[in-house]
Amino acid sequence: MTDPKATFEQEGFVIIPSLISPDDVPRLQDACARVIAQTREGKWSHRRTVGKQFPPFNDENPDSWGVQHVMHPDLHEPAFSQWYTSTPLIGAVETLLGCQETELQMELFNLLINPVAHNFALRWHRDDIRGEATDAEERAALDAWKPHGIQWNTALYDDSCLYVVPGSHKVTRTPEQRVHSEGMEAPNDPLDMPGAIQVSLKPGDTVFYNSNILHCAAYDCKAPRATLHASMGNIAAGSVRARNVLQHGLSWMKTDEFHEGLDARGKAMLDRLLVLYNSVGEVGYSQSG
Ligand SMILES: O=C(O)CCC(=O)C(=O)O
Ligand SMILES: [Fe+2]
Repeated sequence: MTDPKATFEQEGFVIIPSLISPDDVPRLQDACARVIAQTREGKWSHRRTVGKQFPPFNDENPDSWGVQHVMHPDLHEPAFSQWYTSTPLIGAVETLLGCQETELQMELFNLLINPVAHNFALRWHRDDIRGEATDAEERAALDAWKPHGIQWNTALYDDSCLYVVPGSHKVTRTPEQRVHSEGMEAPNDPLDMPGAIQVSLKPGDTVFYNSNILHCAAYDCKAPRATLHASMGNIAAGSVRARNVLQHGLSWMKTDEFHEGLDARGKAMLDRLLVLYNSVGEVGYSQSG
């Protein structure tokens, strides 16, 4: 049997089935349907809009490919934080990061959805390294990576939107891979990228991935998508990661209302994030994501 941690480390991603119990799939699907409806009606402004890959998003084109902050108390959907702090999910993160639950901090929890009026695609990218980075800059950034954070997509419906280049989280791009990832253009065909594969998830499947893996995504407005998209960190990452999570529009995570709505495990994870965040004082912001 393959070892998920070894696969995650070698390939930069690993697919793990069944981190949502079959009973919880409909509960999460229903919660998603409600927040997606609010987003499409323009009632939830924390969203990722078609035409923009990174923030700031704007309202010029309100068709959306993402809903931000699904644990926000104003959405009144406890199913999201209950799942974020659930035992199977926490266990998988502990295994893949090689850490204990007592080291985990709460981070982001968003939702990836199909736009309804436009197909849209994200260009090939690494989340935290610019496409224009030189080979030396890319090498330095890749070498600096530590197992202090992880992100994942958990599909609630069939999802084949994501493409990755396995193993690319450790190596700089070849000249041909650069051609496909330096500009701002989304690909006509993601599989033109040398080494690329399409990631197909069934409902309940989770792909965990290293934020440095080369990846892109293509969204078909006719194919329903509701994919939970979240991250967790190890407190060993320190205040910089905590600040990156909390510095932009996440003041709601510091409210008593949010804290009170969490279970004991969720409160502890949030408290760890806030302790680190508060420990840095007014040092100034790191770069935005
Ligand atoms: O839609 C996806 O699965 C990937 C999203 C992504 O790469 C991003 O938001 O940076
Ligand atoms: Fe990304």
